[in-house]
Amino acid sequence: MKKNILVTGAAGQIGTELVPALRERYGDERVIAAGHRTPLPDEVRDGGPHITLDVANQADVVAAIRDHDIEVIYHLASILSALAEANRQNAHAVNVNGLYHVLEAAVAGDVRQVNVPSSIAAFGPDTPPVNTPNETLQRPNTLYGIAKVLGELWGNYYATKLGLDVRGLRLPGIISWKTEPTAGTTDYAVAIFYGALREGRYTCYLRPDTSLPMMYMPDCINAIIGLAEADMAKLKHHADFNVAGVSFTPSELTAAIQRRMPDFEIDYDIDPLRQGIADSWPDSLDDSVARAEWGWRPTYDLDAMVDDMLANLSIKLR
Ligand code: VAH
Repeated sequence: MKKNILVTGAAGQIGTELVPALRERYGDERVIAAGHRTPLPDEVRDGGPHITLDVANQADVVAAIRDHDIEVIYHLASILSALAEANRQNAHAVNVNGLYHVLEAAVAGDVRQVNVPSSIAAFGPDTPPVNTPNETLQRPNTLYGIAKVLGELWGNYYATKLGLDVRGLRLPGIISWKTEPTAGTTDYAVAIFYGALREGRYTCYLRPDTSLPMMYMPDCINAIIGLAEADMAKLKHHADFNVAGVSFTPSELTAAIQRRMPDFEIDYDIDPLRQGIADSWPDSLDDSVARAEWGWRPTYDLDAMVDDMLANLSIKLR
């Protein structure tokens, strides 16, 4: 009886927090944390079984599923938006080949369910940007976004044609305090808190009026697990659910921080690459489909997120 859970990308921003959450829910020994180049955080490495797994290597993926009795996969391994633009070969190997290897090995290895996040990056510059609907034009102009659309289409295909239970969320920019900001486009909304607490100031690479859909990590973890545990009979969608947390601009986030830290200062040095990526993404999402099909509800608004980030990060940075 297969019973274990494999989390790829377990050293990433989401993986670092999803692994402990799954271990608490299902038991430490049932959750295998798989990392590759980035070392696993102590809590993930020391909290239960862990392996090194290069998802770009098909044999590695097949062996991991076979050797660890895998029933469910959370496939988080990914090269994020800005980094993917800088290294097309690695982005293709991980974001395209890696997902294909996981889906094919899951079918061959009798895995019951594969959870693979999509992203707001699956939308593009001609997608309606405000309250972007679940079904709309998807012509992303980033390699990361193109791979996400492919992932959604593959996920729906493997679910409807091959009977593999594939589920996925179009995640907004995720904000958390446990891992340092990475190479994404939305990571200004994490780095700003480090700047506020370390130097009292931050230089932002996006324009002050750039609105983006964001989500606090506790809501992200609840969304991923909530969809994975949802009653299949009630789902009409599979790998492409919009989920929204809270949308804001750098200037709105700055004002919320200044309400708590009046001396905090911000200035702007626009990064054309990441501004161009951000401008191609929605301002806000309509997540009524996720709410209707599996009861999605976010809990953190902007003020609750800022309070929790400052409280936890000030302890971490002591
Ligand atoms: C990025 N944080 O900026 C990631 C995420 C929707 C944003 O995909 O690339």
